[in-house]
Amino acid sequence: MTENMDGGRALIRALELEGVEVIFGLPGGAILPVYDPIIDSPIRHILVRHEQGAGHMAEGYAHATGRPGVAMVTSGPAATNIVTPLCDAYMDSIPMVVITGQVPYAAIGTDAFQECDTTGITLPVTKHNFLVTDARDIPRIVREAFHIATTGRPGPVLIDVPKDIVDPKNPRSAMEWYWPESVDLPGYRPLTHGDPVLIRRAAELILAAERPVIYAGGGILKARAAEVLRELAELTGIHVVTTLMARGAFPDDHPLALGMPGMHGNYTAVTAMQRSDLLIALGSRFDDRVTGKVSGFAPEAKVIHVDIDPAELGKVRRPDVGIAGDARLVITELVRAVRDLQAAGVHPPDRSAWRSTISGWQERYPLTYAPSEPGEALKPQFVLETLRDNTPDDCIVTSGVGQHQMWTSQYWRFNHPYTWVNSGGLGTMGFSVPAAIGAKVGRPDRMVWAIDGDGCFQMTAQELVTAASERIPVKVAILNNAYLGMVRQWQEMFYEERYSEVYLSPDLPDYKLWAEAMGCVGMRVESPDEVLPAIEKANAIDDRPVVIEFRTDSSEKVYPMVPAGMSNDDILVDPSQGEGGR
Ligand SMILES: Cc1ncc(C[n+]2csc(CCOP(=O)(O)OP(=O)(O)O)c2C)c(N)n1
Ligand SMILES: [Mg+2]
Repeated sequence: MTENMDGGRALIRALELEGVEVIFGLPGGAILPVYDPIIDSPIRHILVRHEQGAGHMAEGYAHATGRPGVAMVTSGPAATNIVTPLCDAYMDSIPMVVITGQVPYAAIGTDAFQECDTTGITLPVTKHNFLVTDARDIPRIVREAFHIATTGRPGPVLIDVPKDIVDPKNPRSAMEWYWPESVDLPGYRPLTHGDPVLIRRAAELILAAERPVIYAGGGILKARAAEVLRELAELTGIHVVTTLMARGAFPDDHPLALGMPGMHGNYTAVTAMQRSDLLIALGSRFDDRVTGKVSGFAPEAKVIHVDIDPAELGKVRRPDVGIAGDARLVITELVRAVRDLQAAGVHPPDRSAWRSTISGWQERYPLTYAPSEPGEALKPQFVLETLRDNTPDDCIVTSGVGQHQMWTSQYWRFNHPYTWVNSGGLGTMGFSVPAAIGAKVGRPDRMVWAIDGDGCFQMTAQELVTAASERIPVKVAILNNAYLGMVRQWQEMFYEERYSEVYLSPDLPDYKLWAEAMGCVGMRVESPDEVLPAIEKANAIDDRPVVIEFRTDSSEKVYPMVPAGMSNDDILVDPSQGEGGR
């Protein structure tokens, strides 16, 4: 039996059949016909206050649930407003489907009202994009979009929909409903299993290494490979670093956990990679924030590199063994290959000296800061430690970009996958609040804290209006240091303390009043003894968002630091720990 339908209803029905439970969006002229059938759909729609918020909410939802986030906006300025989240999701390989309205097909190219070349603008920042030209293509395109977004290396996919194709008043929207049985995309064959010969060679290298380190990246989380990663680490006794995108992929409280490497990584994680003779890179991409100066990076290390995207193999560092494949499947096979070799009597050399070198570094160079003296401003690290110790172990934490982000990544203990949500590759200020909202919508059972900077908060705070009106009880901690702190830190260290355009003021805006005006509970904390009571009060509120403004020390800097362009050997530790050195 055939069912006649219009493109707008077909689009919503296709989303329903893809299992979409929530759309983050904001309507307008070109997308009106798709908004009408939402009224009759079981899909929840969350009306945002700015389209950038919709995109970051979809990302936060995807981070926290592993399911693709969906956003829908109109044409022109709405489409350009969502370019930042698309680029963010592209850089961090986040599955997302964005639907944009477009001017009627015949008007494309005429500079029509609210026309922009959305597929042109987003081509470089999407895994794929579609311009729908025929209503009959809608079910197929939706299926393909979700397939592409969620398979292989995940990423954002955009569907641009001209108005006439979804408008029931226009004959061009008429179609007969169907649902494609399967997806057939010639040329798109996302790799899964790795080459067994290469996996065997990787296992041999692992058993021959004296100073091996597992370099775990965000791909572990995308591949849902945290369990097999742990199996590999425990089977081989090899220490694990977790990059900014992989925090939580390996438990921080595990004896083999080294924590975060990179520009603001801890001394041991950075230096263990630097001195290792074998880096086992799993779903990581040798980002410049991790390698420092590439020519000086881990000079004695052989490299095993496992990635779902063959383009990553050799992009930055030539691997000795490069395996294209899904991290979960490849690591599972790697564990098997190591076991086979062990059963055949192959055993690693004595690694006790390496283990004691590592624990020596850990003892000598822990993360540290000088606690505030009575009457001095709050230390941001103290706020984070108190928050960490007074929230559930599986609390989801999001952050903006800057010093507060680095301190959170350093000082939080991530013991569960999918508890850390941040903007790694693009470094998008303003990510924290909307991402927290998306994460809370996806995981209403979890406590969600957004850690934000005062600068970042001012970029997307209006989404707390969305959260208040939709009763999404996220909690926000603003570390108000009255500065664009990370930029201030670079000016202090590398521009002779010439502070150019980084001062924001501690009092303007009044964050407590602003929070209250947006329908949230607002609090201000200035001294150490107020920190815990405020957190406890916030934790007890579950019917609306809460914002706590913590007034923190403006002059505090993030250490350790590998200055941009320098080698990881030149790591600067906290001044109280002396010179660092090897
Ligand atoms: C959209 C955007 N603009 C500019 C930057 C450059 N930037 C990186 S960190 C930072 C300062 C962030 O200030 P704040 O949110 O107060 O965080 P803090 O570093 O003080 O913790 C800036 C301006 C960026 N990452 N993103
Ligand atoms: Mg700041």
